[in-house]
Parts: sequence; structure tokens; C-alpha cells
Amino acid sequence: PERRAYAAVDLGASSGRVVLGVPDGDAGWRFTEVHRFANEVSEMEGVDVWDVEHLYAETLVGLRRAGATCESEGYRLAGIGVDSWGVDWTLVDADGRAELPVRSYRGAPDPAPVVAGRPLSVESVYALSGIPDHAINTALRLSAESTLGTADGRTLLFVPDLWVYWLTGKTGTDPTIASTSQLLRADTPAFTPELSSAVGVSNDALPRVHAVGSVVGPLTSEARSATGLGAEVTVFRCAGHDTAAAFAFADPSRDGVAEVLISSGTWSLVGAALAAPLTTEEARLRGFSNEHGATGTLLLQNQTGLWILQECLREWGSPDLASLLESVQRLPFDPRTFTTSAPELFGTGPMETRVRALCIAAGRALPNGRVSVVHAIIDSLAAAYASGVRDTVALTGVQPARIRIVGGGSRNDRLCRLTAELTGLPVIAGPAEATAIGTVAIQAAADGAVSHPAEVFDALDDAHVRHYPTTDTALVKETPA
Ligand code: LFR
Repeated sequence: PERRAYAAVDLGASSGRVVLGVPDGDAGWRFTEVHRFANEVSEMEGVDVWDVEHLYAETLVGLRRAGATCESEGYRLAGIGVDSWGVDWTLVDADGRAELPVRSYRGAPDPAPVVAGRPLSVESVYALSGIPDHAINTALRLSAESTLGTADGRTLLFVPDLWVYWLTGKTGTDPTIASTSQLLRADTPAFTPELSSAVGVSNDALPRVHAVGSVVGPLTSEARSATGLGAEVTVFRCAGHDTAAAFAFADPSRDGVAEVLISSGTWSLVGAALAAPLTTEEARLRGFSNEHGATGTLLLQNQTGLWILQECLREWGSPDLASLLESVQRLPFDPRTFTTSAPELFGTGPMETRVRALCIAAGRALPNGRVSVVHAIIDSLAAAYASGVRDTVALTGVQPARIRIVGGGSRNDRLCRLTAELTGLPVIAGPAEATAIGTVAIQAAADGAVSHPAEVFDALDDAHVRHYPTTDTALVKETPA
């Protein structure tokens, strides 16, 4: 029988990769990262941008390798799916030209004037969209730029949609990435003129919303010649939002709120998968968004995540992270943590001095050297996770059985251990590559190779997933104030 394989193009804020997922007999699924490339915010004429043309060229290199790997191992590449970070967009004109470069949310302006001028109340926008006001939201930035009052034949595409467009020539979006914009309804996957007109955005410019797992079509002839792939490869619309891809296993209709979910990457997303949006005033005030998941609603608190550590590493000339982490591994938890989502940490620029200043304000003057900075960052991230878990429990009224941490931060042993100790809940950590695995799993389910994306996650072995019991309270002597 034909052995069908799927490729995930997974674009993160600090790196992108092409991952090939192949069914591997009784052993479940095997994942191979066939190509990885760096990504970062760069500055062009004073504007923070992503070099998407470079990222797309690297994507083509990766897809070529995915095809070659399939050929040499006797698989047929049946599908390609794309996921990326949220909120950023481009406009494609009537001739198919994308407005480039894509601006990064890191340069988002102060949204206060837009919010003040909006004819809908803050509460109504939240009730409709499920998304609290946050400077990075597409809606608020489009309004600040006032570039889309009339469509003029242009179509707005989010980053994963732009990839799908370049690969297939088809415009469109999916509920997960579209919901990061604050223009989509929370209760049903549709844009609404109520939300778009409130921020002066033409509803005509918004793309058509297709279901997660729907078929887009074959590669264009350009994409075929650039990758060496054939017309039999199907591009699927997956969960274009990386966070939704990472949580593709969570299906509230099957599991209820059994676990608190944490996606630990450049951002930390903490919350739960729900059957329906929860747009109470308390949820808004605690900073929770109701984004569309691969299925159901993802109720998530958006916290600044490993960005703080990534920017320190960049400033320090990329020293070996493993040995830095090793040197903080056994240090006790220090409850004098700083607020990781402090606005001072949001933008690009020197990070260590910003962290040190926040630590002084928290009564924790850091000694010289990098180790104390890394120690403070990880303790503070863990304290933020614990606070997000408490908020999730308070909002849902459910006492979950465990916490599931996915994403790159699930490899950070101290962070996972501290999260278990500070919350008193066992932590299941992994997979680190949940976004790419989710993007493969959604295709496999759409293609009939599995009955649910969760099957692919459930089959992952101990190399992907580690367990932190709560009995092991070695690091936390005192809890944060
Ligand atoms: C994570 C993520 C978050 C989103 C942030 C900005 O990669 O997608 O979910 O809030 O990036 O888009």
C-alpha cells in the first residue's frame, strides 16, 4: 500500500522549519526536520519587519528536501500545510502582488487612540471577537495605519495564508489565524462588518474563511519547479495559527477541561480548550483571548515568553544555552520575580539591562554575570505560568488534573519542574515541536490516515514527552508574594 507522508512548514518568530511526518508502522509517526532556518525581526527604514521573501525561499529548499527524503524512503508526499505566528498580514493586490515587507507586531503603535475613537465599547468588541485589546492585534494596527478603508481590489492575507497563496495561487484563510486579528467572531468562524467597520477596515478586503483541514489545491507550476514536487501533492489549509496547531490534540468535545495548556515559545500562551467562548468581563480583565482552535475555542492568556531569554542570548553573541541552563538547574527558586509581560520588555533592543532594572524593582539586585540573569528569567516565567494557571482555574471553575506544556520551552527542565512545584499540578512536557506535529496531524486527519489529530500526538513516545510529578518539591522553598 501507498505510504503517505505530510510536510509541515512551521514559521516561528525565532526560526522556521520544514518537518516531514511519516507513518511508521506500530511505532506511530516519525518526524524529521528536513530544513531549519533562522528568523528575526529586522529594521527597514525605521520599521520592524520580517524578511518573508527569504523565509519563503528557505521554505522551498525545505520542501525540495522533503520530497527527496520521501522518494529515497519509499513514501509519497501527499500533503503540505503551513502555520506561523499570529496577527501579522500583507495585502495582495488585484494583480497578485503582495505588499512587502511584512511588518512585525514588535513595532506595533500605541493602540490607545484607536480604542478611544472606536464606536463600539471595549466590552462589545470583546463579546463579539473574544479578543481583548492588545497593541499587536491586526484590527488595531490596520486602523492606526488607515490603509484599508476601501478594499480597492486588495485582499488581506495573514502570514500562513500568504505562503498558501504563493504555493497554490489561491487566496483564503482559516479560522485559527483569522481569529488572531480581532476581526473574526468568536462564536462562529466569520468576519463581521460590525467589527471591521468599527476600526475603519473594509469588510470586502477580508479573505474567505475555509475550515481547518480543507483542501486548497495543487502547487502552482512555479512552486513545482522550485521544489521538484509534482501535481499530486495537495496543499491543505491547516491551523494557520501556530498556537492552534500546537494544541491540535486538545478537543473539548472529547476531553472537557482535563488539563491546563501552555504553549511555551517566544510567547507563552496559558489557558484551556473550551467548547464555546468565555467572554465574561473577568476573562477580559485577566487578559484572556478566545481564539479559534483546530476544534473549539482556545481560552488563552498571552504572556511574554522566551523572547526575554532569546533577546539576551542574541545580545550575548549566542552562547551555549544548554550550559547556561545547566548552571541554574539546581539553584533554589527565588520568589522575587519580575513581571514578564511588563511593557518595557516588549520591543527589540538591549534586554539584559531591562531585565536587571525590573529585578531591582522586585527587590532582587542581580550580581554580575549571565547566570543570575538566566536564573531570574526562568523563575519569573515559571511564576507567570503559575499565575496563568490560577487564572484559568478561577475562570473555568474546573480543577484540572494536569498541565501540558508544549513548544520549545518544554525542553527547559527547570521551567517545567518549577511549574509543577508552584502549581501543585503534575506537568506533562512535550512535544517541543508541537506546532509542526500539529500541522502534520491535521493533514493526516483530513486525508483519512488517522481519525483525529490527537491520535498522532497520543502515539508519541518518551523521546518527545517527559513527566514531572508534583511530589518532587526540591527547588521551591518559598512561594511568590
Ligand atoms: C505564538 C503566537 C501567539 C501570538 C503571537 C503573536 O507564536 O502566535 O499565539 O499571540 O505569536 O502573533
